[in-house]
Amino acid sequence: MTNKRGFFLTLEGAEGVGKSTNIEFITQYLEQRGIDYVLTREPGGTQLGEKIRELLLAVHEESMSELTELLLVFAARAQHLDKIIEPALAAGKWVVCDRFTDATFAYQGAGRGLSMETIGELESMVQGELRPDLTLILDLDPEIGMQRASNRGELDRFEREQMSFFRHVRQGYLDIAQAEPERCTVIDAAKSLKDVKLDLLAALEQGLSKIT
Ligand code: Z5A
Repeated sequence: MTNKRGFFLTLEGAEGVGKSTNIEFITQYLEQRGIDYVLTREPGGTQLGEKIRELLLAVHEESMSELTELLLVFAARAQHLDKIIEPALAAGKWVVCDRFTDATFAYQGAGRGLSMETIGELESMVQGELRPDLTLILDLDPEIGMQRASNRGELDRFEREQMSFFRHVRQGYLDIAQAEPERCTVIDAAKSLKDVKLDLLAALEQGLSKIT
């Protein structure tokens, strides 16, 4: 155990922007520097959270109300914070999280049109003061993102949405980045993988320089 709180890094972006592809690069970077980390994701990250994730992604006969979707996302997050994120940060580890609450503002807020104020209230209720220290947002034209994602097989409940939904989600992320430039770095995910990695590296170096 260490007295120093860990570092909370989140990776965000709409469909097919390359989060899964690039997260391994991020964890390799941390390993090379001997940084102890926990890799996790949302929705999910815990046994119960992964069950909620299945509920959220599966296509059901009965349609899911937008409010149900919002509350499920935050239910999974409450469990995730309690079992994984808070303990890891308290132990001085880095937490590398594939999506977090920015995804809720982007998908349920900008995408579904739910009240940003309500989402903010749930954020405060579930997280208290906790926010990511650094958020890397992979940005890509949703047409290209969906093309990339569609090569992976059957589409989940979100991937079946209209292109206009993903345009709103993308804009939602860009709005967050504009409102919080200290925390968020936007990375152009249309570039080649090699160049995306170079940009990620620069953002990570900058993030690290703030805490060392
Ligand atoms: N959701 C929500 O609504 N509200 C919330 O609060 C939260 C989540 C937390 C599950 O997330 C869903 O939950 C998500 C939003 C919702 N919507 N959906 N679906 P997810 O993160 O598991 O789902 P995802 O967006 O589909 O992420 P993914 O599967 O991890 O995809 P990705 O990471 O963005 O893409 P990838 O698999 O790394 O890459 C896709 C393909 O592109 C692959 O073949 C790569 O080789 C290729 N690729 C990647 N980068 C490049 C570059 N630079 N050039 C060319 N090709 C590339």
